[in-house]
Amino acid sequence: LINWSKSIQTEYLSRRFANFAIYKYRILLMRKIALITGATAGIGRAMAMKLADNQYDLILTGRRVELLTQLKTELGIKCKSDVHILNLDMRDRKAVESALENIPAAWRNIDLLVNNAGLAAGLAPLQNGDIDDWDQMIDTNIKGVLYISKKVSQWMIERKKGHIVNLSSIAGKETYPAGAVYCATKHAIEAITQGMRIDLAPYGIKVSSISPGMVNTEFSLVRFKGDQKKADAVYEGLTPLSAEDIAEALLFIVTRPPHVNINDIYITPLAQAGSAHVFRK
Ligand code: NDP
Ligand code: 8X3
Repeated sequence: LINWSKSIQTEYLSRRFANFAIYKYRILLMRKIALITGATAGIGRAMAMKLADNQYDLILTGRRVELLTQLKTELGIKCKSDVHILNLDMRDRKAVESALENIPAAWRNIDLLVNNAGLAAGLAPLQNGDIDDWDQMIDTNIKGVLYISKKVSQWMIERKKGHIVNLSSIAGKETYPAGAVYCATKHAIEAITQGMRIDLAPYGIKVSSISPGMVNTEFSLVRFKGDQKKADAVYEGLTPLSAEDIAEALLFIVTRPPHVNINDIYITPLAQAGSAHVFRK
């Protein structure tokens, strides 16, 4: 029993030592930690690559674990970036809470939280809307953001530093036909971003948003439930934004001097002057 208890103590101490060593190593190399939700595809994936190239170690979330594992390997080889994977569904409050509670100590000092995971499910007038689609959008785009932000902002408050960047949208500024619920979720993100900024500014924590128009990712394929033809039609006759364009916007936001807070970057393709003003060739 004594030996067994000693071996547990040794393991505990060596884990604490390893965490401490990683913590000191990050300070020495001035590396930062970013948590990006929804990093398996599109904007989140591009942001992960961009931050890895700019001295960040990354906590990456998503439901498709094989894509997260691939990305971890790729970033480790190309950028020598350390990656911690959280394989979870943002709608699952218990899973989000437990993933954060169990995160190794060396990963707790999160400098940047990017609330990116989100989706549009369907495109239908309200009277014909699918209530399961509504639940999925509301639970992911609003509640998921709140679940993760609560805990991470508490950690940022303890350190009196940090930055939260939320993915809003042109859909958070305007409402378009058949998009009432998706647009409502992004209007909610506008309010949550403003509310967070008011609540967190006294602790020296920055809060920003990025509000893109059309970005060519898996977004439309997901919205139209795998119908590639419908998804392609969204971007026909124009040059949409790329995920890389949005990652560039993020890099600009997080590299401003300490006294500067970028509240929002509202960015559309040249051909999209508004939801109802899209110019196609
Ligand atoms: P993609 O579909 O390419 O990527 C969405 C990401 O979110 C994936 O990594 C996906 O991971 C993750 N995700 C979706 N649902 C969940 C969930 N329940 N739990 C965990 N992760 C989830 O879309 P985009 O990259 O385009 O979208 C990213 C964000 O940008 C969204 O918030 C979207 O609303 C916003 N946006 C997109 C625009 C566009 O035109 N593309 C324009 C404006 C804003 P996985 O499936 O593996 O779980
Ligand atoms: C995604 C932009 O206009 O396709 O948020 O809904 S839009």
